[in-house]
Amino acid sequence: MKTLIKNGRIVTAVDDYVADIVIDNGRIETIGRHIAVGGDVEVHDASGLLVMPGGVDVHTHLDWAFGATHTVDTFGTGTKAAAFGGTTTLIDFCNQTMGESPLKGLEQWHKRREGACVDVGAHMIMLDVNAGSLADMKTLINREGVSSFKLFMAYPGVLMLDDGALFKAMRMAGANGALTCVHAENGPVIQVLVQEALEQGLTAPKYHATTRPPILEGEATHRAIRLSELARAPLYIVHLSSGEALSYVSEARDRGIPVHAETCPHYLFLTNEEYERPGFEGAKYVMTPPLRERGQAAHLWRGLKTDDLQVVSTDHCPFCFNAQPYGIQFSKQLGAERFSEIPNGAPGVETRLPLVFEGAVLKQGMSINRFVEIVATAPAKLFDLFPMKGTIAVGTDGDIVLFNPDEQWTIRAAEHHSRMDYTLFEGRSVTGRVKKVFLRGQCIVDGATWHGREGMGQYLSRGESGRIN
Ligand code: DUC
Ligand code: ZN
Ligand code: ZN
Repeated sequence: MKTLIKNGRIVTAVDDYVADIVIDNGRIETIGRHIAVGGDVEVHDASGLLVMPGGVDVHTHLDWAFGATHTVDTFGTGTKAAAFGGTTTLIDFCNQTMGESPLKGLEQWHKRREGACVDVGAHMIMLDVNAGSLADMKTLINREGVSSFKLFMAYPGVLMLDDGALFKAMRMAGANGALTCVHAENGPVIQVLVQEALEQGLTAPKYHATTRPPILEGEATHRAIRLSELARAPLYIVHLSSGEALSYVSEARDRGIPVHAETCPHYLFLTNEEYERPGFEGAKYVMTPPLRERGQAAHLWRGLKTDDLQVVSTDHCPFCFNAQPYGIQFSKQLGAERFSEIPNGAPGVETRLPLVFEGAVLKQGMSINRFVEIVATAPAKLFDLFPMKGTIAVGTDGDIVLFNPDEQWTIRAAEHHSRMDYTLFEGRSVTGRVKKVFLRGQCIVDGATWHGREGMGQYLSRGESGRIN
């Protein structure tokens, strides 16, 4: 059966016009005015709505073991939540285990992702860099379609690589057409600050933020950039949260170095005042890097306007506030006695598009084209999903969102589709709402109604990554 989306305002990173779209066999077959389709066709009227490419979120952690903790969303629940939020493509993180091949980590990830409701690709987190795993990186790139790697400069003893290992992995990625994604915070110095805080009896969630100051994000960002230059490896700084870190990215880009960066909605819309919430409530906002001082977000908006920041992704890394019903390892309550035990991560996959639309277009005066670019087109280009994902064009996947730019609504965790028991944005009124979502031509979200199914998401095997132009 064909799908016909009529009378919508089609907006991509470069286009803005009213037309009809016909999707056949999952791909966009025709775009034109007043198209008449005979036979078996499902018609959707998009009058008054924006018709935009499905969102591309290149930073999620679904069904992920993180130290002694585990994220609560399965691929089924996390991707359903993504779909309701207008996101039809994810790149999720899988990881190598110490002493094992990263290929084994990918194999296990493939089993977990079988329940995905939207299309998913994988980044590989490298934990154990040695001759064997460096060779496996080539196999991942050339045979398995994994062309991006995440390297941690934080969490010594758990995820962190030392500078030598970081450099070796960057060099291997760069030489083989892969993009190096870096979590840039100085882990060893953070460890000192955390230890000292605990010794002074400072155990509340707010000390998560004071022990991870922006200077340590800036220092690590600068170090990652310089090491990537030496390694001749394109770089992507994940979850950038501060003006200082951004200044190093801007400086490198001005010199023509292939450095890219993303930020996340929580850094654009929230501040460290959230840690002052009563009781243990501040734990809901414990993610890394932490929320920053009021005033930092202005730097991030500036970066998004000037293209020093190219992407807004979610870092959806969901841990429930309560221990029940899923268990303590899925819960913030692990850190009830000490902030250092609170699992680091927060949800966001279902609210990215409306929040960023309102913030970027309605409040910051950015164009709708730029909005589409930062939530769909640029990430698709950087991670080699474009043009099948991230735009609307003849021959590409029929991943489409119908979006009402005028509808005002209120964010409520109770109405979400994730397993999460809270949202960072509870009670926030936003303008702009996802109305319908199509995955390869199939309407999977229609208002509050779900037509998708677990297992319909496909694996996205990717080629050379790290080029945007
Ligand atoms: N970094 C992430 O990207 N996600 C969760 C935790 C972290 O430190
Ligand atoms: Zn990280
Ligand atoms: Zn993350």
